[in-house]
Amino acid sequence: MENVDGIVARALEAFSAAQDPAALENAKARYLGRGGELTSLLKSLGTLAPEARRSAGQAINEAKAQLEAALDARRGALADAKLASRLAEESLDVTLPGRGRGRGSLHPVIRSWARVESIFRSIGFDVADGPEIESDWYNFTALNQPENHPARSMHDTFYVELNDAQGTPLLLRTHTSPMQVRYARMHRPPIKVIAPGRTYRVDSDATHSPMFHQVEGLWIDEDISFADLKGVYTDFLRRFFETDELEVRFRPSFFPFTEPSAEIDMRFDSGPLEGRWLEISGSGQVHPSVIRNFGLDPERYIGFAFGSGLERLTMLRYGIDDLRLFFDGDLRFLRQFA
Ligand code: 2NL
Repeated sequence: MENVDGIVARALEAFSAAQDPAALENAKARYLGRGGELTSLLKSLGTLAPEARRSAGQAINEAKAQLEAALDARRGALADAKLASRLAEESLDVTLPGRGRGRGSLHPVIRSWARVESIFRSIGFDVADGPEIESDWYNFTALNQPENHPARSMHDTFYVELNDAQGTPLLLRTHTSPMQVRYARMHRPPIKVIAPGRTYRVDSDATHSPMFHQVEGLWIDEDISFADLKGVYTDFLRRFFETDELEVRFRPSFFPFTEPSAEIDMRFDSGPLEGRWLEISGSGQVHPSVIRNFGLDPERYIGFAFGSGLERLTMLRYGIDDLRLFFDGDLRFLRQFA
């Protein structure tokens, strides 16, 4: 029967042309399915004479068996090919050398932090470390920043959706001064301490980051003056920048927690920044109300405080011109400090 051979030939061709299981099952339906070509042929046997019907039926059944076998073989081949390509894709050359984990290094701001600590320790300052989530009493009230002070607004300060046990609002500290207040309330004068650490303000642009690092310093005793501040801070800057060719000046300023207050400017007498006055720190004589909040008598105790940005110190030391480099995590930048 010509018809059967033709169908078998086309079916075999369609099976081997199928590139995935779905195409193969479609081809199977076209020939062996309920409305398929071979099935239709089988159904038409009734029109034949009994003798012809027997031999045609036999031929069709043999063809069917042949196609079923071809189908199984093709199914197996497609499954094998899929496995082989997956194995090739996921192949692993266990003889390659290891990639290693690389060696980490300190972030430049953290290097500055460590240098600042060691310089101040060497001239007798203690280093205090404390909570980044503070109560508004330690962060603002104790530092003479009253209830209505603009820095206390939600625009400037990150508040935490929790109050402390006494019901006072909690916030991310906006400076490290609250740690110095804690320290001063726990120690007797002379109080000589720095408080380096992370601080937070609602501020984000090319020159401000919502998280930044500060180091504050505090020296309280019976007779600590601006002369001591100038001596200590000038010595610090000369050691931090590793040059004695550096001048320091004070400019009048205002901070709620100091009176009088001053900006500290510095000027290199050599190097790429030679001759330009650069703002480097805020400072002042600690306000009598703040001394009282330390638990001390402001008639007896006096001293200075300063607050400097660690990012700023680091940028000047290494000649970095964009604050955002500190926070991008770009290894090309960070590796230069390894
Ligand atoms: C700034 C201002 C300053 C202080 C920080 C301070 C700390 C205590 C008491 C009094 Cl516990 N004062 N810190 C004083 C003056 C200025 O920093 O804008 N720095 C970048």
